Amino acid sequence: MNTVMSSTAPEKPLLTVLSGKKPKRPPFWFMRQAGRYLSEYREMRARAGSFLDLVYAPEMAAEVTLQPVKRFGTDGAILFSDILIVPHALGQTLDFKHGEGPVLDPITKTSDLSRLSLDQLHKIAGPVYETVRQVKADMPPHVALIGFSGGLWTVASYMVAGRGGDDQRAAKRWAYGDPEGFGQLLALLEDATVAYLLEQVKAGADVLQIFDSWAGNLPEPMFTDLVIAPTSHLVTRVKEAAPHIPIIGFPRGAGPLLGRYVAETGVDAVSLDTGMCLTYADETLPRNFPTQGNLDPQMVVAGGPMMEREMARILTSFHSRPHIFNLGHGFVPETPVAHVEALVGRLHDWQDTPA
Ligand code: 1CP
Repeated sequence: MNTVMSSTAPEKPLLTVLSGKKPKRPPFWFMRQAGRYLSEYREMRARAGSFLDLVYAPEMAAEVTLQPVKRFGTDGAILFSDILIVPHALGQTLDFKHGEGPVLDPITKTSDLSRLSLDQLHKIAGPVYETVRQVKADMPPHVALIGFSGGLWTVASYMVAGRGGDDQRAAKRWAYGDPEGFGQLLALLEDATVAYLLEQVKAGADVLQIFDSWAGNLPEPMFTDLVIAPTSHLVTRVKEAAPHIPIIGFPRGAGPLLGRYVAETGVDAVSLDTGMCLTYADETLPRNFPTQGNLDPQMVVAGGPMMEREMARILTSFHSRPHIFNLGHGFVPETPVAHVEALVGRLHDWQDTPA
Protein backbone atom coordinates (compact mmCIF):
# COMPACT_ATOMS: atom_id res chain seq x y z
CA MET A 1 0.00 0.00 0.00
CA ASN A 2 2.72 2.41 1.03
CA THR A 3 4.86 1.45 -1.95
CA VAL A 4 1.97 2.04 -4.36
CA MET A 5 1.26 5.40 -2.79
CA SER A 6 4.84 6.58 -2.94
CA SER A 7 5.36 5.43 -6.55
CA THR A 8 2.35 7.48 -7.65
CA ALA A 9 3.13 10.47 -5.41
CA PRO A 10 3.46 13.65 -7.47
CA GLU A 11 6.94 14.98 -7.87
CA LYS A 12 8.02 18.01 -5.85
CA PRO A 13 10.13 20.13 -8.27
CA LEU A 14 12.07 21.64 -5.36
CA LEU A 15 13.23 18.19 -4.28
CA THR A 16 14.09 17.31 -7.88
CA VAL A 17 16.50 20.26 -7.98
CA LEU A 18 17.92 19.38 -4.58
CA SER A 19 18.66 15.87 -5.83
CA GLY A 20 20.85 17.44 -8.51
CA LYS A 21 18.40 17.23 -11.44
CA LYS A 22 16.67 19.90 -13.49
CA PRO A 23 12.87 19.96 -13.84
CA LYS A 24 11.35 21.62 -16.97
CA ARG A 25 10.76 24.91 -15.18
CA PRO A 26 13.04 26.12 -12.35
CA PRO A 27 11.04 25.96 -9.11
CA PHE A 28 10.74 29.06 -6.95
CA TRP A 29 9.88 30.31 -3.48
CA PHE A 30 10.82 33.51 -1.69
CA MET A 31 12.55 34.19 1.58
CA ARG A 32 10.12 36.05 3.88
CA GLN A 33 7.32 35.13 1.48
CA ALA A 34 4.90 35.29 4.42
CA GLY A 35 4.89 38.66 6.10
CA ARG A 36 3.88 42.24 6.31
CA TYR A 37 3.74 42.98 2.55
CA LEU A 38 0.62 40.73 2.42
CA SER A 39 -2.70 42.13 3.65
CA GLU A 40 -3.92 38.66 4.66
CA TYR A 41 -0.79 38.33 6.86
CA ARG A 42 -1.34 41.73 8.50
CA GLU A 43 -4.91 40.76 9.25
CA MET A 44 -3.89 37.45 10.85
CA ARG A 45 -1.09 39.15 12.80
CA ALA A 46 -3.56 41.69 14.20
CA ARG A 47 -5.92 38.87 15.16
CA ALA A 48 -3.13 36.99 16.96
CA GLY A 49 -2.05 40.07 18.94
CA SER A 50 1.72 39.80 18.74
CA PHE A 51 4.22 38.16 16.40
CA LEU A 52 5.12 35.52 19.02
CA ASP A 53 1.45 34.76 19.69
CA LEU A 54 1.09 34.10 15.97
CA VAL A 55 4.14 31.81 15.85
CA TYR A 56 2.84 29.78 18.80
CA ALA A 57 -0.72 29.43 17.43
CA PRO A 58 -0.42 26.43 15.06
CA GLU A 59 -3.70 26.91 13.22
CA MET A 60 -3.02 30.54 12.40
CA ALA A 61 0.71 29.96 11.75
CA ALA A 62 -0.18 27.14 9.34
CA GLU A 63 -2.58 29.42 7.50
CA VAL A 64 0.06 32.16 7.28
CA THR A 65 2.60 29.61 5.96
CA LEU A 66 0.19 28.70 3.16
CA GLN A 67 -0.92 32.25 2.27
CA PRO A 68 1.88 32.88 -0.28
CA VAL A 69 1.55 29.33 -1.64
CA LYS A 70 -2.14 29.93 -2.39
CA ARG A 71 -1.67 33.43 -3.72
CA PHE A 72 1.41 32.87 -5.92
CA GLY A 73 1.69 29.11 -6.50
CA THR A 74 5.19 28.91 -5.03
CA ASP A 75 6.92 25.51 -5.16
CA GLY A 76 7.99 25.80 -1.52
CA ALA A 77 6.16 26.62 1.71
CA ILE A 78 8.48 27.99 4.38
CA LEU A 79 7.34 27.28 7.91
CA PHE A 80 6.10 30.43 9.59
CA SER A 81 8.34 30.82 12.63
CA ASP A 82 11.55 32.69 13.43
CA ILE A 83 15.22 31.89 14.00
CA LEU A 84 14.89 33.31 17.53
CA ILE A 85 12.45 30.61 18.68
CA VAL A 86 15.48 28.46 19.63
CA PRO A 87 16.86 30.97 22.19
CA HIS A 88 13.32 31.52 23.44
CA ALA A 89 12.82 27.77 23.87
CA LEU A 90 16.15 27.66 25.73
CA GLY A 91 14.67 30.09 28.27
CA GLN A 92 15.94 33.47 27.03
CA THR A 93 13.34 36.23 27.24
CA LEU A 94 12.19 37.40 23.79
CA ASP A 95 9.88 40.15 22.70
CA PHE A 96 9.18 41.60 19.27
CA LYS A 97 8.60 45.28 19.82
CA HIS A 98 6.55 47.10 17.21
CA GLY A 99 8.80 48.60 14.53
CA GLU A 100 11.91 47.74 16.57
CA GLY A 101 12.47 44.05 15.89
CA PRO A 102 13.51 41.49 18.49
CA VAL A 103 14.57 42.33 22.05
CA LEU A 104 16.26 39.67 24.23
CA ASP A 105 17.77 39.72 27.69
CA PRO A 106 21.46 39.53 26.60
CA ILE A 107 23.69 36.54 27.37
CA THR A 108 27.21 38.00 27.41
CA LYS A 109 29.36 35.74 29.58
CA THR A 110 29.76 32.10 30.59
CA SER A 111 27.93 32.57 33.90
CA ASP A 112 24.83 33.77 31.97
CA LEU A 113 24.59 30.33 30.36
CA SER A 114 23.04 28.99 33.58
CA ARG A 115 19.88 30.94 32.55
CA LEU A 116 19.52 28.61 29.55
CA SER A 117 18.43 24.99 29.51
CA LEU A 118 17.42 22.30 27.03
CA ASP A 119 14.77 20.95 29.42
CA GLN A 120 11.79 22.91 28.11
CA LEU A 121 12.91 23.08 24.47
CA HIS A 122 10.27 20.80 22.95
CA LYS A 123 7.58 22.00 25.32
CA ILE A 124 8.08 25.65 24.29
CA ALA A 125 8.70 24.90 20.61
CA GLY A 126 5.93 22.24 20.50
CA PRO A 127 3.40 24.51 18.76
CA VAL A 128 5.92 25.09 15.93
CA TYR A 129 6.10 21.32 15.28
CA GLU A 130 2.30 21.23 15.33
CA THR A 131 2.30 23.99 12.67
CA VAL A 132 4.52 21.78 10.50
CA ARG A 133 2.05 18.88 10.88
CA GLN A 134 -0.92 21.06 9.96
CA VAL A 135 0.79 22.63 6.95
CA LYS A 136 1.82 19.21 5.73
CA ALA A 137 -1.77 17.99 5.97
CA ASP A 138 -3.21 20.97 4.05
CA MET A 139 -0.49 21.53 1.48
CA PRO A 140 -0.71 20.74 -2.27
CA PRO A 141 1.35 17.56 -2.80
CA HIS A 142 3.76 19.07 -5.35
CA VAL A 143 4.85 21.75 -2.86
CA ALA A 144 7.85 21.13 -0.58
CA LEU A 145 7.64 22.13 3.07
CA ILE A 146 10.80 23.96 4.18
CA GLY A 147 11.70 23.84 7.87
CA PHE A 148 14.52 26.03 9.12
CA SER A 149 16.76 27.32 11.85
CA GLY A 150 19.26 30.11 12.07
CA GLY A 151 22.94 29.43 11.69
CA LEU A 152 24.57 29.07 15.10
CA TRP A 153 26.75 32.18 14.69
CA THR A 154 23.79 34.31 13.58
CA VAL A 155 21.51 33.16 16.40
CA ALA A 156 24.31 33.58 18.95
CA SER A 157 24.91 37.14 17.72
CA TYR A 158 21.27 38.06 18.57
CA MET A 159 21.49 36.28 21.93
CA VAL A 160 24.59 38.23 22.89
CA ALA A 161 23.58 41.66 21.53
CA GLY A 162 20.05 41.29 22.89
CA ARG A 163 18.60 42.93 19.80
CA GLY A 164 18.44 42.91 16.01
CA GLY A 165 20.32 44.93 13.47
CA ASP A 166 23.60 44.45 11.72
CA ASP A 167 25.81 44.81 14.79
CA GLN A 168 27.82 41.72 15.73
CA ARG A 169 30.16 43.75 17.93
CA ALA A 170 29.09 42.15 21.23
CA ALA A 171 29.26 38.58 19.90
CA LYS A 172 32.63 39.23 18.24
CA ARG A 173 34.12 40.59 21.47
CA TRP A 174 33.03 37.53 23.43
CA ALA A 175 34.05 35.08 20.67
CA TYR A 176 37.48 36.69 20.14
CA GLY A 177 38.23 37.40 23.81
CA ASP A 178 36.97 34.13 25.30
CA PRO A 179 36.69 31.50 22.55
CA GLU A 180 36.22 28.71 25.09
CA GLY A 181 33.25 30.41 26.83
CA PHE A 182 31.66 31.43 23.54
CA GLY A 183 32.22 27.84 22.38
CA GLN A 184 30.02 26.68 25.26
CA LEU A 185 27.20 28.92 23.99
CA LEU A 186 27.65 27.51 20.46
CA ALA A 187 27.67 23.93 21.81
CA LEU A 188 24.40 24.48 23.67
CA LEU A 189 22.85 26.13 20.63
CA GLU A 190 24.04 23.23 18.48
CA ASP A 191 22.32 20.67 20.71
CA ALA A 192 19.13 22.73 20.73
CA THR A 193 19.16 23.40 16.98
CA VAL A 194 19.80 19.74 16.06
CA ALA A 195 16.87 18.66 18.26
CA TYR A 196 14.65 21.47 16.93
CA LEU A 197 15.37 20.64 13.26
CA LEU A 198 14.88 16.90 13.76
CA GLU A 199 11.47 17.51 15.35
CA GLN A 200 10.51 19.57 12.28
CA VAL A 201 11.57 16.63 10.11
CA LYS A 202 9.53 14.19 12.21
CA ALA A 203 6.55 16.52 11.87
CA GLY A 204 6.86 16.51 8.05
CA ALA A 205 9.45 19.04 6.84
CA ASP A 206 10.75 17.97 3.38
CA VAL A 207 13.76 20.30 3.29
CA LEU A 208 15.72 22.32 5.86
CA GLN A 209 17.35 25.70 5.39
CA ILE A 210 20.00 27.17 7.70
CA PHE A 211 19.83 30.98 7.69
CA ASP A 212 23.29 32.33 8.57
CA SER A 213 22.31 35.90 7.79
CA TRP A 214 25.34 37.43 9.53
CA ALA A 215 27.99 35.05 8.16
CA GLY A 216 29.69 37.90 6.25
CA ASN A 217 32.07 40.39 7.83
CA LEU A 218 34.25 37.87 9.70
CA PRO A 219 38.01 37.43 9.18
CA GLU A 220 38.69 34.13 7.39
CA PRO A 221 39.92 32.18 10.46
CA MET A 222 36.83 33.31 12.37
CA PHE A 223 34.58 32.37 9.44
CA THR A 224 36.17 28.93 9.73
CA ASP A 225 35.57 28.69 13.48
CA LEU A 226 32.20 30.44 13.79
CA VAL A 227 30.43 29.62 10.52
CA ILE A 228 32.02 26.60 8.81
CA ALA A 229 32.78 24.43 11.86
CA PRO A 230 29.43 24.92 13.67
CA THR A 231 27.48 24.44 10.42
CA SER A 232 29.42 21.31 9.63
CA HIS A 233 28.62 19.88 13.10
CA LEU A 234 24.97 20.79 12.71
CA VAL A 235 24.68 19.27 9.24
CA THR A 236 26.54 16.10 10.25
CA ARG A 237 24.30 15.50 13.26
CA VAL A 238 21.05 16.22 11.40
CA LYS A 239 22.14 13.94 8.56
CA GLU A 240 23.03 11.12 10.95
CA ALA A 241 19.38 11.01 12.03
CA ALA A 242 17.72 12.21 8.78
CA PRO A 243 20.01 11.39 5.85
CA HIS A 244 17.16 11.74 3.32
CA ILE A 245 16.40 15.41 4.08
CA PRO A 246 18.25 17.94 1.90
CA ILE A 247 19.79 20.93 3.68
CA ILE A 248 20.18 24.34 2.04
CA GLY A 249 22.78 26.67 3.57
CA PHE A 250 22.44 30.46 3.37
CA PRO A 251 25.80 31.98 4.36
CA ARG A 252 24.86 35.58 3.62
CA GLY A 253 27.87 37.70 2.75
CA ALA A 254 30.25 34.72 2.46
CA GLY A 255 31.73 36.21 -0.75
CA PRO A 256 34.91 34.41 -1.79
CA LEU A 257 34.49 31.97 1.13
CA LEU A 258 31.47 30.45 -0.65
CA GLY A 259 33.48 27.56 -2.12
CA ARG A 260 34.94 26.61 1.27
CA TYR A 261 31.51 26.84 2.91
CA VAL A 262 30.07 24.42 0.35
CA ALA A 263 33.03 22.03 0.37
CA GLU A 264 33.42 21.89 4.16
CA THR A 265 29.93 22.09 5.69
CA GLY A 266 28.21 19.21 3.86
CA VAL A 267 25.14 21.24 2.82
CA ASP A 268 23.26 19.87 -0.22
CA ALA A 269 22.59 23.27 -1.80
CA VAL A 270 23.54 26.88 -1.26
CA SER A 271 21.38 30.00 -1.27
CA LEU A 272 23.23 32.93 -2.82
CA ASP A 273 22.81 36.43 -1.43
CA THR A 274 22.10 39.53 -3.51
CA GLY A 275 25.75 40.58 -3.78
CA MET A 276 27.07 37.22 -5.00
CA CYS A 277 28.57 37.29 -8.50
CA LEU A 278 26.86 34.55 -10.48
CA THR A 279 29.79 33.87 -12.80
CA TYR A 280 32.01 33.47 -9.76
CA ALA A 281 29.55 31.13 -8.04
CA ASP A 282 29.10 29.09 -11.21
CA GLU A 283 32.86 28.73 -11.71
CA THR A 284 33.51 27.98 -8.02
CA LEU A 285 30.82 25.45 -7.20
CA PRO A 286 30.95 21.79 -8.29
CA ARG A 287 29.07 20.97 -11.49
CA ASN A 288 25.45 20.05 -10.75
CA PHE A 289 25.66 21.40 -7.19
CA PRO A 290 22.22 22.99 -6.61
CA THR A 291 22.02 26.73 -6.10
CA GLN A 292 19.25 29.08 -5.01
CA GLY A 293 18.73 32.82 -5.33
CA ASN A 294 19.39 35.68 -5.75
CA LEU A 295 17.12 38.51 -6.93
CA ASP A 296 17.64 41.74 -4.98
CA PRO A 297 14.45 42.22 -2.90
CA GLN A 298 14.62 45.94 -3.80
CA MET A 299 14.13 44.96 -7.48
CA VAL A 300 10.68 43.71 -6.50
CA VAL A 301 9.95 46.98 -4.71
CA ALA A 302 10.89 48.83 -7.92
CA GLY A 303 9.22 46.29 -10.27
CA GLY A 304 9.11 46.89 -14.04
CA PRO A 305 11.52 45.95 -16.83
CA MET A 306 14.65 45.99 -14.64
CA MET A 307 13.14 43.38 -12.31
CA GLU A 308 12.21 41.18 -15.27
CA ARG A 309 15.65 41.56 -16.85
CA GLU A 310 17.30 40.59 -13.57
CA MET A 311 15.06 37.56 -13.22
CA ALA A 312 16.01 36.44 -16.73
CA ARG A 313 19.71 37.09 -16.10
CA ILE A 314 19.69 34.90 -13.00
CA LEU A 315 17.82 32.05 -14.67
CA THR A 316 20.01 32.22 -17.77
CA SER A 317 23.22 32.30 -15.73
CA PHE A 318 22.24 29.10 -13.97
CA HIS A 319 20.45 27.31 -16.77
CA SER A 320 23.08 24.58 -16.89
CA ARG A 321 22.83 23.67 -13.20
CA PRO A 322 19.93 22.72 -10.89
CA HIS A 323 18.66 26.04 -9.58
CA ILE A 324 15.82 27.24 -7.33
CA PHE A 325 14.78 30.80 -8.08
CA ASN A 326 14.57 32.92 -4.93
CA LEU A 327 15.53 36.32 -3.57
CA GLY A 328 19.03 37.22 -2.35
CA HIS A 329 17.47 38.13 1.02
CA GLY A 330 13.88 38.41 2.31
CA PHE A 331 11.01 40.50 0.96
CA VAL A 332 10.73 43.89 2.66
CA PRO A 333 7.33 45.03 4.01
CA GLU A 334 6.90 47.78 1.39
CA THR A 335 7.01 45.29 -1.55
CA PRO A 336 3.97 45.86 -3.80
CA VAL A 337 2.01 42.64 -4.24
CA ALA A 338 1.38 43.55 -7.91
CA HIS A 339 5.15 43.38 -8.52
CA VAL A 340 5.34 39.94 -6.92
CA GLU A 341 2.42 38.86 -9.15
CA ALA A 342 4.24 40.13 -12.25
CA LEU A 343 7.41 38.27 -11.24
CA VAL A 344 5.54 35.08 -10.48
CA GLY A 345 3.70 35.25 -13.84
CA ARG A 346 7.08 35.29 -15.62
CA LEU A 347 8.43 32.49 -13.45
CA HIS A 348 5.46 30.23 -14.18
CA ASP A 349 5.92 30.81 -17.92
CA TRP A 350 9.71 30.40 -17.95
CA GLN A 351 11.01 27.69 -20.26
CA ASP A 352 14.58 26.56 -19.78
CA THR A 353 16.45 26.34 -23.04
CA PRO A 354 18.11 22.91 -23.37
CA ALA A 355 21.71 22.93 -22.06
O1 1CP B 1 6.09 42.33 12.68
C1 1CP B 1 6.05 41.17 12.28
O2 1CP B 1 5.01 40.67 11.81
C2 1CP B 1 7.28 40.36 12.42
C3 1CP B 1 8.15 40.33 11.21
C4 1CP B 1 8.80 38.97 11.15
C5 1CP B 1 8.43 37.91 10.31
C6 1CP B 1 7.33 37.89 9.30
C7 1CP B 1 9.87 38.51 11.97
C8 1CP B 1 10.54 39.26 13.04
N1 1CP B 1 10.13 37.19 11.63
C9 1CP B 1 9.29 36.79 10.62
C10 1CP B 1 9.20 35.44 10.01
C11 1CP B 1 10.43 34.75 9.61
N2 1CP B 1 11.71 35.07 10.02
C12 1CP B 1 10.51 33.60 8.78
C13 1CP B 1 9.35 32.76 8.25
C14 1CP B 1 8.53 33.35 7.21
C15 1CP B 1 9.06 33.52 5.81
O3 1CP B 1 10.26 33.41 5.51
O4 1CP B 1 8.20 33.74 4.97
C16 1CP B 1 11.87 33.28 8.64
C17 1CP B 1 12.47 32.18 7.78
C18 1CP B 1 12.60 34.20 9.42
C19 1CP B 1 14.05 34.13 9.61
C20 1CP B 1 14.75 35.22 10.30
N3 1CP B 1 14.37 35.96 11.39
C21 1CP B 1 16.07 35.62 9.95
C22 1CP B 1 16.89 34.97 8.86
C23 1CP B 1 16.58 35.50 7.51
C24 1CP B 1 16.87 36.96 7.30
O5 1CP B 1 15.91 37.70 7.02
O6 1CP B 1 18.06 37.36 7.41
C25 1CP B 1 16.45 36.65 10.83
C26 1CP B 1 17.77 37.39 10.87
C27 1CP B 1 15.38 36.85 11.74
C28 1CP B 1 15.34 37.80 12.88
C29 1CP B 1 14.17 38.71 12.80
N4 1CP B 1 12.90 38.31 13.05
C30 1CP B 1 12.03 39.36 12.88
C31 1CP B 1 12.80 40.49 12.50
C32 1CP B 1 12.26 41.87 12.26
C33 1CP B 1 14.14 40.06 12.42
C34 1CP B 1 15.33 40.89 11.96
C35 1CP B 1 15.83 41.74 13.05
C36 1CP B 1 17.09 42.45 12.68
O7 1CP B 1 18.17 41.86 12.70
O8 1CP B 1 17.01 43.68 12.43
